[in-house]
Parts: sequence; structure tokens; C-alpha cells
Amino acid sequence: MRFFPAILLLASVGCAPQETPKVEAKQDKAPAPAGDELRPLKSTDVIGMQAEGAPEVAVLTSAPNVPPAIKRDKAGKVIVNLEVKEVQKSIAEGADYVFWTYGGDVPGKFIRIRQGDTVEFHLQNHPDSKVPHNIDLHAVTGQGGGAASTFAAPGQDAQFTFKALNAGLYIYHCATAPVGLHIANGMYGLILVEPPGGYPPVDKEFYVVQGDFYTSGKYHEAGLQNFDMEKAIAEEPTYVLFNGAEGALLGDKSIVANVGDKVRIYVGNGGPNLTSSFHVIGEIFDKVYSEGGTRYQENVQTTVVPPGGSAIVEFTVDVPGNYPIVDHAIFRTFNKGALGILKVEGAENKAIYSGPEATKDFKPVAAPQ
Ligand SMILES: [Cu+2]
Repeated sequence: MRFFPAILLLASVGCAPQETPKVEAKQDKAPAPAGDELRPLKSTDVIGMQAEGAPEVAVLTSAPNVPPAIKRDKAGKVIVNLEVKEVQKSIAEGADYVFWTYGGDVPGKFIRIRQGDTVEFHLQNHPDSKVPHNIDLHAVTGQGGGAASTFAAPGQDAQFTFKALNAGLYIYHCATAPVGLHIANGMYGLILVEPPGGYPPVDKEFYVVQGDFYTSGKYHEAGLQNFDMEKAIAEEPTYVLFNGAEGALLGDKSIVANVGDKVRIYVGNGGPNLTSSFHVIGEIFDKVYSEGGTRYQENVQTTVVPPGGSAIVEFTVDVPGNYPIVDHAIFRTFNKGALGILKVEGAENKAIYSGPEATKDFKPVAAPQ
């Protein structure tokens, strides 16, 4: 009986359709600044598209660098040569780990193509590798995202071809069993599929991927560390890192921009387990292409990046300083390594940020008796 008035209300609204507010029309009129939106094609319109011009070999870059924007105004044929290497490298000062990598580093090489491109993909497993690998690119439509066609033993080059039907920013990763182990060892990276016309130009672009790592020793324990399966299953990482090592974005490896620059960061999360609460301390993201998709949200403080997912964040840097890049699940930053620095250089603007103005004794006003 308590719900009776609500039912009456619903019934009365149902009887008066002429009074229903036209919400849809309002939403359709949401303004979009000219030249500032992406113009992806529908995947169904891309299927019959033919590659034009001579094949080109994709420029691949190691983090935090990003390949140049695609200049082509037509879909083309692109050849990607991605080499798998198993390498022992520093995971933290004094601690080493044997990473399995796409190109020698974690994350793997950044791949940049255009929507509609036909991509001849070569996964090249170095002869010194101990185990076979493959690749699942989330930008691929088809069995296993390519994993079913790229199984490469050490010393093999596995080739397949795909058409990039959907624009967006996509994770790629190894999908060889045990998949969790291959990903936990660093086998992931990003592939950007630009829509026709590309992304709006910015001054600086960077490539940052978070990952969680499970070492046999404790955080900062020295020496060569083994993978710890128990910690991985429990989802209790020893390290949570940007770009595969503690300090990969600190000191002289910090990313740098100048006051006034528009900055875009292609953010990925390789996982294998943890969702990132990606945040830059002292900045607000003017735009976030959530989950690496087409639409953007504006004025965002912290964006969620799931394992096997991505986001594109953009902001203009207005005043100089050191801006920490963190996972705002903050013990990961201060106790597991998830910390980078964006260093912004240039003239101060006291109207935006004064800096310390005064510090003096504070005496609370006594409460009235
Ligand atoms: Cu692998």
C-alpha cells in the first residue's frame, strides 16, 4: 500500500504524453567545438575499404615516446615488425627481473596506424627466447585478436594480416598459456588506431602504461627476483609500476613539457590484476577519452583504467612545477613504485598559483563560555 501514490503518479504521467519533456532533442544539441572532435568511421563502412599506395613499415617507439601522427588521408597497407625479447633488467634499484617484452622494454613498442589500414603483422620471437609467445591485439577483429595466428617459437616469425575496423586506443598483450604469467612478465603495450583526420594536434604526446608485478622477494629486496605465482593469484603485487620499472619516469627520465603546452598522455593498463586510478597531482584533465574510445569526458580529476584497457588524457599545463603521475590507490605510489613526474618548465603565473604567501602562528578563537 505504501507504493500506491507512486503508482498513481506513474499512471498519471502515462496518461499525459503531451507533457513528456523532450529530453532527447536537448541532448542532440550538445555543442562540440569545431575541429575538436574525432570523426571515426563506422566499422561496417571500413570493411570494403581498399589499401592505397605503397606499403609502409610502421615506426615503432619505446615508452614514453609516441610515433608521429599519421599523415595519410587514405587507408594504406602497413607492415609491423614486432620483436619479442626476454631480457633481464632492473625493476627497482638493486633488483632485477627477467621481463618478457615486445621490443626490449615494458611496455612494448607503441604502434600507430589509421582506421581502415590493412596491417601485415610479423611477430618475431628472438632465437634466444626460452619460450614461445603470441599476441592478442585488442584492435583486431578476429579469432584471439591475432593470438590464434601468431604463435611463434623462439627463432620464428609468425605473420598474419588484419584490417583495422575500429578507431581507438587499444592494449595488446601475449595470450600464450599461462597467459597470466606472460602478462605479469611485461608482455603488453598500446596500439593507436587513428580515425580519419586523426586526433586534434597537441604540443606533447607521451606513452605511459601501468602494470603490477609479483616478485619472490619483498619490495626493494636486492638481487634477481623470480616470479611469484602465489602472490599473483592472490592479486598482491610487490610492485605497481609505470613503464616497467620503479623510476622509469623519475629524475632525468621524467617527462617534460613547457608552460602553455597542451599535453596528451596515452595511458594503458597491462594489469594483469589491478585497475588503475590514474591521476596527475596538481592538474585536471581537460579531456579524457574514457576507455580509449571516441567520446570524451571533460574536467576529470582521476580516471579509471582497467587491466586490458586504456584512456587518453589531455590537459594544458599553465604553471611550472613537478607534477606527480600516480595511481591514486595511493599506497601503490608510495610503497609499490607507481610514481612518475611530469616536469613543467616556464614562467610562473601567480594569478593561477601563488606559491607560499605567508606562514604565521595560528591561534584558534576560544569557544564562547
Ligand atoms: Cu608471451
